[in-house]
Amino acid sequence: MKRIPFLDSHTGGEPTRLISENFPDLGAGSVAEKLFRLEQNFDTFRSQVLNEPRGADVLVGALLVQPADSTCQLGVIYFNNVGYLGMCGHGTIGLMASLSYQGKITPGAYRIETSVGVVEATLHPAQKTPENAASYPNRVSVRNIPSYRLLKHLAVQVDGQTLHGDVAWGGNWFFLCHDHGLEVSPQNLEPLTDLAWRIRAAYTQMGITAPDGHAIDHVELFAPTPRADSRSFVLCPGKAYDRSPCGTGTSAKLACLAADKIIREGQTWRQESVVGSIFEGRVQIQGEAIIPTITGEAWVMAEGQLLVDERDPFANGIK
Ligand code: PYC
Repeated sequence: MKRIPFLDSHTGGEPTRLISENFPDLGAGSVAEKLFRLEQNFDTFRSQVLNEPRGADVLVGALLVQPADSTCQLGVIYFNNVGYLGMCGHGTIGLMASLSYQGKITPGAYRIETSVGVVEATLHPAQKTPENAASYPNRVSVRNIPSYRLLKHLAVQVDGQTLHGDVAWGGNWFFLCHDHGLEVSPQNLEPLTDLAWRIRAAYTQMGITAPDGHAIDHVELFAPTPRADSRSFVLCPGKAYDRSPCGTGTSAKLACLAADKIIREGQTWRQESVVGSIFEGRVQIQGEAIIPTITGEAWVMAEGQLLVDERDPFANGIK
């Protein structure tokens, strides 16, 4: 019986499953090289940990690895139900809150190597009140990698309707659409999922990709909200929607806002998710790009061991 210890947290409703031991030997090198080896040689591990019956489509995995960059204290590989993520904002907040819960880190700033660059995550001290005196610090700010807009106001035909969207990078690739016409609310998840999936199919059919050919594999549908500056529904590559406002998605949004001169340094943007959780975002302008900082909270919710029995016909997950 193989045993894989795990710690589950959620960040604004979006879960992160942290794995720190009993994973395949990924050899030496950078986090990007380790991710490559995991994908090429041990993709079954990803499926065992995240896919049903042990996991669920909504889960994001965070595999804690040794960084190659000597300025970093941590290295992490993010993965989901269908593959691997470059960066993950909610996952980084979840990782930090989980390590804080485990007593492995104390408040302060940590440099983390991801497959797409180094981010800096700051664990804030817990607010000391009589009610939470014994609680672990769980509020985190993530200074993300440089983010930018690639395409502005791209027209896409979906079922005879013309919609528009920007294409932007925030550690993952996003198509950001405002004129979709749907209500962004938890009562509307099926139509939102369906439309986002069709939008993705439409621009993919047009040959729209990242400069390196990577798929634009996340879709964001925005709407106004009285509770924040904007509300969004974010569809992830494996067709699960992000319960959090999506850290990399908010970074992509901030890049577009900065390019349009709607947000400036020193301002705070509050992005609400479809389930009502909120991230705060700030920007540092760097030429055509920005350095976004995303702040949110994560909560630990389960810990234990995944058991992988070789005799189990679904030991490797239902793919
Ligand atoms: O928070 O960056 C994020 C994220 C990406 C996919 C799911 N969450």
